[in-house]
Amino acid sequence: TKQTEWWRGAVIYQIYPRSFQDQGGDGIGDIPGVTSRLEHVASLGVDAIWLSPFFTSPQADMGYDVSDYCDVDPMFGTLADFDAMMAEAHRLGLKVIIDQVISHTSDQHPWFKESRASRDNPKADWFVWAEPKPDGTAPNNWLSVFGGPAWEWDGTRKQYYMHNFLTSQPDLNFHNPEVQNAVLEAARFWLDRGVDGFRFDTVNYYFHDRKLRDNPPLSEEGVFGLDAPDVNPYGMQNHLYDKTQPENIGFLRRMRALLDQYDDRATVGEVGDGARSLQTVAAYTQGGDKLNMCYTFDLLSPDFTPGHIRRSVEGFFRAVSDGWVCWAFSNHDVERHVSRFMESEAERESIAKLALTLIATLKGSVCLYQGEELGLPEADLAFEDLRDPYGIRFWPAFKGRDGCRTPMVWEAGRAHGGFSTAKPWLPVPYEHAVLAVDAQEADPHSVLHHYRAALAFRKAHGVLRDGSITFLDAPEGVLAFVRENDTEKLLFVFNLGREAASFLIPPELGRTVPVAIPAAAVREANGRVDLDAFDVFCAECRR
Ligand code: TEU
Repeated sequence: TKQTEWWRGAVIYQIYPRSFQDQGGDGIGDIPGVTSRLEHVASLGVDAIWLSPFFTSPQADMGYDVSDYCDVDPMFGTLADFDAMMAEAHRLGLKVIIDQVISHTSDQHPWFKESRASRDNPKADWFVWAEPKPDGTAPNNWLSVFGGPAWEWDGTRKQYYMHNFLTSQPDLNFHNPEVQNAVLEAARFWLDRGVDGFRFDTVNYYFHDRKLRDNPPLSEEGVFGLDAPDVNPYGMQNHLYDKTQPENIGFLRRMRALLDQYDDRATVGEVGDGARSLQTVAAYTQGGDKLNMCYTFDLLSPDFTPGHIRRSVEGFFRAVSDGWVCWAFSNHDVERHVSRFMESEAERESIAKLALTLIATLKGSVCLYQGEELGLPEADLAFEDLRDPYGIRFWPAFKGRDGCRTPMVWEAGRAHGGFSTAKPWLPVPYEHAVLAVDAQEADPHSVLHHYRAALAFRKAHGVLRDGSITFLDAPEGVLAFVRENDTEKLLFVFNLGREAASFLIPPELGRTVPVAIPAAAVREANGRVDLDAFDVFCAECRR
């Protein structure tokens, strides 16, 4: 079978179907809605879409709790709607990546219903069941990401089952080969339907330590925010045993072998493994026989400084020599990046443009999140509006993930930004409505037009897809690097700071010729580049 590595250096656009476009008029986005808006996505110049879960689900975790891996939730449409969506995407030249949430199921999945019915049914061992300690308490100290112990008591089996997230998201037991076979068959179902790849949710959570050893505690020092011991003690453990076990390598090889039966199918795995993330990514992507790419959390942080970006990118390619990364500033789990990075509204548009130019020129693939092409800020929601159980539990220490999940805004003059004719499941803030797609189409200086221009720039320079990256020392606030392949060598300089800055082009780079780059004024003379706050400069190094 043919493998073209189309994913290497690709730009992927993440669609959160609940919040993209509602066609059905129930206030919740759906697959026909996605189809109707794909021309907008294609117009950005991206290579692929990643669709967050649309599978049958009680929606306790907004679809990341699946009760049937091989069907579409009626709320989102039908399999026929999915096929039509995929046909339209392919007509527009977009690849389609879908989420696979196989580390856990919903507690409403028939597999779990059967498993919990008794200790000796055929699926008794499909989930992680364990005896209580002699005093009746949980088998060990493992914690759930979403708060509380990772163990829930089941009165019928008189045993605990494990859940890394909600109690209604029981963890599948990957040590059981039947479980592996079953999730591989579900993946095959979608491959046969023609999807171009998968995004594997929580890919390092598939296996747990069979001995159920306690996680060692971390020191409380430096643990703050959501991880503070009085908020959610999850961050107080070194998660050595509840995830990232060595057996996963074998499973990822099985998954790749399945995909290799088809042309050109790509995989990206979500790896959140704290300080060990790079080691895990290396193990999962090295050698080309497991995952194609990993998605790390490095650039999802509030740190938008040259030091952090340089450390993240250099750290990645040092640790992961022949693996590949997919960078993202935003997704459906974190505060929107303009809000993380800006100090005031006045900076929002400049930061939206600068961040995109930066991520589009880094080495790696890129994942964009719906709405960032409009420079949308995080929505400020009231407690009453919240739908995310994670936020409801930890409010106000953590406001949850709804602020980045509010609906897309398409038409400034229509109710709910044109997202739906009904009251949307999360409100559309007024300050979003005025940033709608149609308003930005009409403004040549909009963030939206910048996205098209910067992504076209990336397409026009092959070196941005396949070139090496070398960082240069630069003054405070400035990030500088060179991208190079056999045919092209480009210098990029970004001022991430709020003060004007100068950068001296190192003489070793030889003769440089400024290159026009979207949203930047050329300000270079005699090897000295002057940059305003949030300015960018690009030059070609002639050989
Ligand atoms: O997220 C995995 C994950 O590690 C999250 O706990 C993440 O760190 C957190 O949401 C950040 O605030 C994936 C999905 O992306 C997320 O939406 C799901 O809730 C989670 O898995 C469980 O399936």
